[in-house]
Amino acid sequence: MSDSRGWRPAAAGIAAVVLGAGAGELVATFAAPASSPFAVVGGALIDLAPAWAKDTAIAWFGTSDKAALLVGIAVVLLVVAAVAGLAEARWRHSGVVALAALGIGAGLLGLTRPDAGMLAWLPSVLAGAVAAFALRMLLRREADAGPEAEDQPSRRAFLTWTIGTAAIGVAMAVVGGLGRAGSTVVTTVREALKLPKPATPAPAIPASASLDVPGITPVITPNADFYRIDTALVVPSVDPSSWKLRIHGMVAQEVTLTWDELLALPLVESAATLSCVSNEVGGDLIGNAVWLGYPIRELLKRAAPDADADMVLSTSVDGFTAGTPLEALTDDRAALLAIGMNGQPLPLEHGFPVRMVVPGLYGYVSATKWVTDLEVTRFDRDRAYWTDRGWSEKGPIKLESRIDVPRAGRTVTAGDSVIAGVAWQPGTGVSGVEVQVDDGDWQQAELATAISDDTWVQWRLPWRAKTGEHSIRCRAVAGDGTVQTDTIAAPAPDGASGWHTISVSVG
Ligand SMILES: Nc1nc2c(c(=O)[nH]1)N[C@H]1C(S)=C(S)[C@@H](COP(=O)(O)O)O[C@H]1N2
Ligand SMILES: [Mo]
Repeated sequence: MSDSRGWRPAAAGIAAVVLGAGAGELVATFAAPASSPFAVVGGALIDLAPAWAKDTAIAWFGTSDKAALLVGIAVVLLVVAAVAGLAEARWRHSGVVALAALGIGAGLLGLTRPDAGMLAWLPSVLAGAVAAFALRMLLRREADAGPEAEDQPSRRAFLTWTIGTAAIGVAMAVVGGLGRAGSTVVTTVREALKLPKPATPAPAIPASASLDVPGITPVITPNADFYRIDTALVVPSVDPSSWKLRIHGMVAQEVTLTWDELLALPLVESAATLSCVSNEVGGDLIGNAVWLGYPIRELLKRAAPDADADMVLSTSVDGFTAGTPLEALTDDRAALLAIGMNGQPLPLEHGFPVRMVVPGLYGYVSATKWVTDLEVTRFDRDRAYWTDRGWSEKGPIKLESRIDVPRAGRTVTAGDSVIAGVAWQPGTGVSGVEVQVDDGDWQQAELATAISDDTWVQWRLPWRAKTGEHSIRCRAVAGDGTVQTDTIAAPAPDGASGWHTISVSVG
């Protein structure tokens, strides 16, 4: 910066944009919750991101990928804000016009989002206008401070105004965020909801399904710990009383189903392990729950799909789509239109009020949350959200096993110890797990009782841990005798494979 105004226009730009962004978030909370400026820009970035970027984001940040994206957007925005401030100080109107244009651009983007309401443009346009106005006001103060900034009191006044402006912006964003997190109508509706009793309850989970090993993954994943992966920056709010499912496309008979109609059907309860295709070997993007729902098979029977249909394209209220093989929804597996998860209504982040759960398939081809539409179609006619981005059309969950105990990188006390974990092959189930320490023989682990062929199973192997560094690996054998492959594959395009291997030191 050649002139003596130095950093002050940049600070004015940042404060103005923080104020605008805060106003946008606050107004969004009341006018258009899914269309806050951050939600709009973040949502568009998520949809535009190539497959490798999604993969990297999930690999680096796991289920915090959304937080990381928002931080990234904020950093870029602050840089833009500083530049706008400097530009405005040098070329009057340039920064103001840029900020207003940014707001209008984001507003237009908001209108193109799949879940856009009529006011989707408002939060962003308002944010841009507020930021532009605040920038001009702050720079007027800044000019008062004088180019040589000799005048200490007016310099201090500028600083106070700038900090105050930013602080109000932050406060508005916080209030907006709290408003959205706390008291949505749908949260209240969900909390008051009583799930119907299943006509077909899941068998009781035997005590022998859980091995007594401290630190092993529980056989049922509590809802609060269940991994969450989706493209929704703002969790969709779907009121059950207005929820409707439409089944159409290559069918003899269109079917629609309301929430009350769904609840009145004979519901089935069934445990199934759900895994994300982005789960690395040894990763934690996998969970196991008891789901309550209605078999999709029965609904498709009513619709009577055409003989040459082979795919069901499911769509969520937020525009996400998944393409599921028709066969997986009509064979005898418990593919459910689910409303309950571990005895509770689905948590909002897990698809309230209704989602799909299809045992044996990765989530991206089957587990549509906030689902409202099933179109019977063909794989050669329609594509889904992730298949459009380079992931495989079909996504059967691969045979895998994971070591939970000891944790990788931990120090283990020498002597009697235990190696334990979980293994899964939804569909056929797991018939065995083998463990190898260093270059030793593969040893048979003990298996817990499986709760079903669609769920993971715990395993353990007693281990005499000898002092030194050790490498431990495991592999599962499926119900049909297939041995888990040692071929290492990255998650893209159809799921990771290879043996989970950890290093531990024993001391
Ligand atoms: N509406 C919607 N449903 C979705 C997704 C999504 O992005 N949007 N992601 C899918 C993916 S990739 C996975 S792995 C599962 C994850 O379900 P969970 O968040 O309940 O664990 O949801 C699936 N259903
Ligand atoms: Mo996923």
